[in-house]
Amino acid sequence: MWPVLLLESCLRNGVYVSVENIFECQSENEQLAVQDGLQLLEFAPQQRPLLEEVLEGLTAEEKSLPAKLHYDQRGSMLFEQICEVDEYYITRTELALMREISGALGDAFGNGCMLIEPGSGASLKTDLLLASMPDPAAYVPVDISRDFLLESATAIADRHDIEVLPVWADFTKGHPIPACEAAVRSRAIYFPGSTVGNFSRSEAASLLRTFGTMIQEQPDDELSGVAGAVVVGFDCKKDQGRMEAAYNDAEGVTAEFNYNVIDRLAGELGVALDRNKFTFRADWVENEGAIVSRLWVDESHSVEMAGTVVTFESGEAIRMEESHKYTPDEFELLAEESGLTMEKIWTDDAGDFAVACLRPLSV
Ligand code: AVI
Repeated sequence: MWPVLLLESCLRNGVYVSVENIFECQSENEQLAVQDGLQLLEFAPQQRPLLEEVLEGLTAEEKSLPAKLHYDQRGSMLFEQICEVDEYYITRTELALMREISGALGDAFGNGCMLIEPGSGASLKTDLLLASMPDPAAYVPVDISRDFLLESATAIADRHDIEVLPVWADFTKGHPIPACEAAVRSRAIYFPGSTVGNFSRSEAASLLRTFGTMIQEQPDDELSGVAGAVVVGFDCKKDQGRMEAAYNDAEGVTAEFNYNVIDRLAGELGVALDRNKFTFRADWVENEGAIVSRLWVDESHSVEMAGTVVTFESGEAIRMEESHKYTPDEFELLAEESGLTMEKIWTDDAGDFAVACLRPLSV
């Protein structure tokens, strides 16, 4: 098994360093540590104090909470359960599609490709892809949760004979790409799971642009002119009833996934919100092209948070999450606005889910 190196993203004076400046930053902030038998190369990502973010969201005209709050240990477990409920077609449809197309994706990447996975998950889909890649150079999982990252990186290193170089970072901000032992002919980014749908359209465009930059930059001439690829899995627009059912499952697992955020605020931040005063519902919002998950206030009440009194009026809602859906044409347009071109797109027979292979527009 290869040793696992952890590269943490760099932060200087409270500001993330852009992708262009990353290599200068690496030499300044790099740290090497050994933990649990793993070698960790560390840069510390900085996050905004959570309470500040929560207060900002709950005092805005339209109340909202950061969607990332869903993913503590219990929330991640609930998300795994969501993936199994009958109504949530996304996970099983994508997995079946990946079984069909991972060989074609491996061919599209070619030899000596470094696979980068933002928001890594040691998933079966990643296994399929790595197993299909001819002579991959390295696997670079990127995640903001250090523990989860190390766990998944170790699992992948156990299952594949490949150098695994985890990066502890907020992938939305740009981060360093570690150097690896093997010669790298190209880079590919794998962004599955319809995670792109959890960003607004404009955020998704800038994320794709960041990915496009990451696969094209040539920090130390390691890339030899082979076009990199960005592979994105996204959920397609379909019958409204099916989309809404996927987020309002009869067992109430998705509702619990959202109530868990309220419990977290009480437990971790001392924000005394009471889940019993809210009702969960997810609705298709046509002009946003998204399922919007909200907690609706059942009865008016006020809660004090760090010296600020926040009033919740009966009938108003806290916006919890957006899950954007795209037609293949809409996604192609989004890619083009981000400097990428859609080389190929695969969907399942019903057209429920799509995997797009994007390349830089200008190579
Ligand atoms: C992770 N993400 C793509 C899921 C989605 O479909 O938006 C999160 C989720 N929220 C409720 N159900 C699933």
